[in-house]
Amino acid sequence: MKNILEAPFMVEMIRTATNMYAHGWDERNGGNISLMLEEAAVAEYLDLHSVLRTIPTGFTAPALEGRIFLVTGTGKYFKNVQYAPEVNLGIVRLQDQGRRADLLWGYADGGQFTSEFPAHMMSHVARLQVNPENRVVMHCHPANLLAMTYVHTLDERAFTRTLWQMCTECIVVFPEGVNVLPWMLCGTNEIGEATAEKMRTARLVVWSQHGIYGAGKDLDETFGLIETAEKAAEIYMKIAHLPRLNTITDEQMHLLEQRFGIKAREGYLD
Ligand code: 2HA
Ligand code: ZN
Repeated sequence: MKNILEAPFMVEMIRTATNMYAHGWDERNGGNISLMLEEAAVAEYLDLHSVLRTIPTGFTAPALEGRIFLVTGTGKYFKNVQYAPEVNLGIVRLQDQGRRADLLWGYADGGQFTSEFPAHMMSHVARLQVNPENRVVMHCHPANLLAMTYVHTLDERAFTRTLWQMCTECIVVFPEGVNVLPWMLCGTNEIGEATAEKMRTARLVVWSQHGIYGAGKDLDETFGLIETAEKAAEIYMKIAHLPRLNTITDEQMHLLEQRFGIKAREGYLD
């Protein structure tokens, strides 16, 4: 067996968590990541029949039966992931219609997956239906997106249009826009179901007064989505209280659609 700490998926996960912390998106134990792994890739590093322990999930997700995920641990700090991956991360395989997770590696101090596991797994189900290549769900607390949910309408079209207007490339990076949930109690199946429903039409879902969820085919794409939306929100928070003399017009956004071969969400541009 090869050393799992040298597996490309593990190296990338550790680098991503470290980078998210460095961006200030994951204070204390804030944020969580789940990365779906290919069985053949994991089998190079772990005996898939060797189950360390079994953890009940509290939900069902039949579409994910047998799927393997690398997931950040509950209560764990992104800051520490690089120093003790086997304590702060775990690899689980969903069994029994998703009702239980067999621990294959990690959570070495007796811990378990993030409290937002329902929102992650339900979002994976939703995104895989839209794009079978989806592998990542990522949650964090970027300050400017959060700030925006205090002072901007939560109407999804208006919220999206504001972000698109803040940097030229936003509409190119997330042409489907961002969906927005009102404040809800986190860590529950309810917020998981609501997030997954929103994930059917966009890879970014804002949790008002809490943070954001992103989904994508790899860690880079998902990080980049959140990074771009957060940059736009930062510009908004710098200018929201100032008279706006210029903006990116809908006409210009139509030019971007043509230039980059993308299509903005139906009805979001005039
Ligand atoms: O504690 O971010 O939403 C991790 C979280 C919960
Ligand atoms: Zn959170």
